[in-house]
Amino acid sequence: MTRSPSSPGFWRSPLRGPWFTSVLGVVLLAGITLLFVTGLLSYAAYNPDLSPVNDKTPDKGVLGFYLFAWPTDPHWLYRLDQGVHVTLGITLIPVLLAKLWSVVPKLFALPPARSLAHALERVSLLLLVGGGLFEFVTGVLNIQLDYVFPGSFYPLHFYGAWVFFAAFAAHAVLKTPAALRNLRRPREEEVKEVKEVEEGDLVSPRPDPPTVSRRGALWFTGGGSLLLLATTAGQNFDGPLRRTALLAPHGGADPGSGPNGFQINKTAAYAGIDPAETDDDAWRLVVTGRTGTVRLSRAQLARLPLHSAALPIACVEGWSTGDQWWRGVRLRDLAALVGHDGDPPDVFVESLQRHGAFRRAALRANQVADPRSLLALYVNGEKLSPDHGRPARIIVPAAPGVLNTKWVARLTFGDL
Ligand SMILES: Nc1nc2c(c(=O)[nH]1)N[C@H]1C(S)=C(S)[C@@H](COP(=O)(O)O)O[C@H]1N2
Ligand SMILES: [Mo]
Repeated sequence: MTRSPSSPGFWRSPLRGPWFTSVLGVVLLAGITLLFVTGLLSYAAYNPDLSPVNDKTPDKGVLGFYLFAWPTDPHWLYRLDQGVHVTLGITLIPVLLAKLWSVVPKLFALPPARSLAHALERVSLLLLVGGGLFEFVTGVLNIQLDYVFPGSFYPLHFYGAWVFFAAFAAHAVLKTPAALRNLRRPREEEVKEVKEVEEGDLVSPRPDPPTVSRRGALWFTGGGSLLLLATTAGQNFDGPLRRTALLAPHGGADPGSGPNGFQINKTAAYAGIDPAETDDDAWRLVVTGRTGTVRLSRAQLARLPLHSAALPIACVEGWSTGDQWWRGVRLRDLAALVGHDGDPPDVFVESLQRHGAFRRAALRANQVADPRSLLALYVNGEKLSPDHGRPARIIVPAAPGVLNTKWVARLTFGDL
């Protein structure tokens, strides 16, 4: 006799049942809510509504209703937000998989729909499962690989998040009361009730003998999560801790030691920066604003008032550095050079790089105005290395790494 996944006796694990599913469900209720909030904040941090250069997501207007001017305080805001988002997302993978495993008989149940309400519920479950897998897969691809998914990560992950979370919220409203009840119910009652009431789609009617207890299975899931946490979280810290991040994406370029010896995203070679262009004699910074354009050599820049700020680099991919000591010219001083005294406007930053998504970025007026926002020439007391953006890079407090443009060539104040 061949049995299909939709026949009642096909799924035999004695672990399945409302209690096991409910424990995982309650963990995901808290975890995915936090993922959604930190994800939306992370998106806001890009200033996506400022310029199409920062983000081209069409019609984010409706779903971007919540966007706001991303603050510059506290200076570790993006580091914390994105660190939590990525680390938590990775840590929840075993819980998500266990939850899907625990309800898999329901996904195959026949008939597909017993009533209109049941049909709607199953469609919402498809959005929930599909949306959840989509968000986790695109997220992991974006941090582990040079993103390979067709289409740009930002709009896909952003739209996907809204679809997923809408289905998730509906599911949570419907299921949380029962889930909380299930957590308090002893196992015997669960089995008995299922036999009597024939709510048997989670509990197997003919279970195999147990090889592990339900608590054991939970420990196994939690252990998987802890293992992922322990091999990921280190990417947010400096020193020996970073080496514990075995699963962190960037074996990439070795930053070496010394003042410039911290994580490198794209190297100068990868970005196609010709060393001759960054040479002190050849390079000029072009600054444009209300009163026109000025061109500055590196030596002229270095004679302007220089200021220091201790700020981290925090990448959307989830890694971050501790505070580095940057030294350079304040962005608001550069704005003042071209006629924006007092109240600086937004700025459009362009680098020497000719191709690639992050070769330019727009910063909001509040970021330009912050005295810690610099066009940095030095880091940790030394000239910027080629890979960290020589001769000059942007550094802004609390901003995502993508806004910290390296190899800067041109700043345009106002009129974005
Ligand atoms: N011109 C240019 N600037 C850039 C990028 C880039 O690809 N090109 N990458 C950005 C990203 S995504 C990050 S996280 C930071 C990393 O800075 P670091 O390599 O000095 O650590 O640089 C940013 N500045
Ligand atoms: Mo980044």
